[in-house]
Amino acid sequence: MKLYYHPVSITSRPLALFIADQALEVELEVVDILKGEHHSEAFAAKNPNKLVPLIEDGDFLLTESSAMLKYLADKHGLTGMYPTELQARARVNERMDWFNTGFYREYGYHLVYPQIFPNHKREGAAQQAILDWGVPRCKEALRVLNDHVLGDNPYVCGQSVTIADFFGVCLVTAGEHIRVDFSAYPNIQAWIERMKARSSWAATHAAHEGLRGMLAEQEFVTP
Ligand SMILES: N[C@@H](CCC(=O)N[C@@H](CS)C(=O)NCC(=O)O)C(=O)O
Repeated sequence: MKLYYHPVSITSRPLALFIADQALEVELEVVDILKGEHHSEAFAAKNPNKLVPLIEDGDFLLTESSAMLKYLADKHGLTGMYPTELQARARVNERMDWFNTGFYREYGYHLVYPQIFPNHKREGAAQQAILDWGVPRCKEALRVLNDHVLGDNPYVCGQSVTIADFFGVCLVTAGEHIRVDFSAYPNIQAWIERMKARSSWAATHAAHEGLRGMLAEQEFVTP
């Protein structure tokens, strides 16, 4: 099995982290999205969306990071990470869907991406309008994550770590690039630290830290 990814890509990080954490036998192939390799004919034939990550398992191709984590957990029988019991599995699915839609629709596309990626930056007043839209909605999404999704639990589905934590924490830490102050959200901050304490974190986050360093002097709007 092969993972096509880029180490700085926000939606690739959950896969790289999970694969390293669980020591899965998956070949990693970097697609250099900074050089436009994802637009090559060869890659577009595998993923017409021209996005990473992508899994290739024999002649089976799978896109969408959330679906890919579920596939990896099921394929390797990791029932602690992705339970088979009906309601426990439904909870993991619920959390991952919420991160992907309710949370990331605002946080990724109306807050982080327009400020750090030139191809997401809007012209003139449109940029401010995007941020005016995104900031209060991100504040609300972070409040829901802090107070309700996590609450007093160590992980987003309760007492034990699941693929929903791998997915969610990599999306939430995209906010580190614009220096979101997580101290205002203590349950989120503690959860991020818990996930960062996993042995696989540092090795899979060098590029993330590099980008953070490159953006350290820039001014950003945060919730
Ligand atoms: N919904 C997709 C999103 C994938 C995605 O947005 N990938 C980004 C990297 S984080 C990408 O390949 N960007 C290249 C580009 O926009 O040109 C997933 O979760 O896998």
